[in-house]
Amino acid sequence: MHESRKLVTAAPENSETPIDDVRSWVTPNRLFFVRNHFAMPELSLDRWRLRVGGAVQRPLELTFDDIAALPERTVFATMECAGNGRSFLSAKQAGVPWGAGAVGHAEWTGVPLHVVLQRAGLKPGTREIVFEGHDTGTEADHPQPMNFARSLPLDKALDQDTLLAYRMNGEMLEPSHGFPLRLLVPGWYGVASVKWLRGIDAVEQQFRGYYQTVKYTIQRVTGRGQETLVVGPMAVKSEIIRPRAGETLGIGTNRLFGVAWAGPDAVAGVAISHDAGRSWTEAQLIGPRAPYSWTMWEYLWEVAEPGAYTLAARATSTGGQVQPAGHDPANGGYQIHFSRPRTVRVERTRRIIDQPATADILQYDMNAFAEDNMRLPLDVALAFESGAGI
Ligand SMILES: Nc1nc2c(c(=O)[nH]1)N[C@H]1C(S)=C(S)[C@@H](COP(=O)(O)O)O[C@H]1N2
Ligand SMILES: [Mo]
Repeated sequence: MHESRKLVTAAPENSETPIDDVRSWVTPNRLFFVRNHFAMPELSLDRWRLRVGGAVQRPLELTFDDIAALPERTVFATMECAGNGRSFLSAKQAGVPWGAGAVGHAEWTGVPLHVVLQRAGLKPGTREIVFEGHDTGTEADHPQPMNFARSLPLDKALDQDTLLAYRMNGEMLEPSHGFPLRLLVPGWYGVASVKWLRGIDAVEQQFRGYYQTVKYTIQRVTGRGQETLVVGPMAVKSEIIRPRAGETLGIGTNRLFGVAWAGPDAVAGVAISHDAGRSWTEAQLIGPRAPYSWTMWEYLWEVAEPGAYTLAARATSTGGQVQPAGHDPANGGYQIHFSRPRTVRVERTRRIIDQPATADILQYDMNAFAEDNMRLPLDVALAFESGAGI
């Protein structure tokens, strides 16, 4: 049982959600992964201002109180770093060597971005919206100091669910998650959700910032030749949480448990294989199923013979995307969403310890479920957890 994030690098902090211990639909803030490119800025609420400018009719400078007075909206969304799972790639890739835990699911509250953009009044030629964070630093191939910055295409910026978020799971944002205000782009890889917002600019040209031309890009060969794509929507993916890699199971019924997510879509299904991908059986989805949100799943696996087994989970989105069996080399060190096999041993001597989910937990409506989960410690968050072992 982890009580904290798993540190990958200390300065700046890059740390994972302890995903082996995830039992709840909502990831508690203190366990939610952190991805920082530069040292974390320390901001005081009194002095903090949000500048809104560029191709707008009325440039704005907003205090936190100004923002808090605007209409608020709440969205549940999974956030995954585009480099999540990088350490599992057989061809080594540069970047933070993430395991499986650069992902979490939270309830985000803030002002829809379009409300602020409407106040400022976008000029008709606006093509993208650029977001700049307070954090500054350098990269090996970019020795001049720069602020972390990213842009969004206008349609995604104006989406009612794209938020200037100040609360996470009902609490004020923590410094590491972007206090006092961050962008939240539901369904997109985390890099789009700029933390510690300082400025927002409407621009009439394509923004060519470092974090969308040099990093966080995918090279694709298409009919039009080589194309550089900026990572955007998260791809469909599942993660086996239980059993852990190398775990020993018993003859009889073993409960497999995990999560799956599908970017802007909801998860339509998760299939499980225990024979290295030759045959697949549908898992049971547990709890809420919603766009942007991960869904928990379980699968009661009946095993008759001892031996080594290779398990895999394969998620499908409501939009018809299916998790692939292998990593697309064109993605490089990003968008790593293939079904990662997991080998376990089954022994005759182990006792059967698993029980299925109770019907009650499946009946929860999404908000009640989330609220219950947020008030419970992680290890008791799902009442049906048998308490046996993990
Ligand atoms: N200002 C700023 N915003 C940022 C980053 C950053 O380094 N600086 N990292 C991005 C990346 S790559 C990810 S995956 C998410 C992670 O958000 P979290 O640290 O709250 O989990 O923040 C994004 N926003
Ligand atoms: Mo990221």
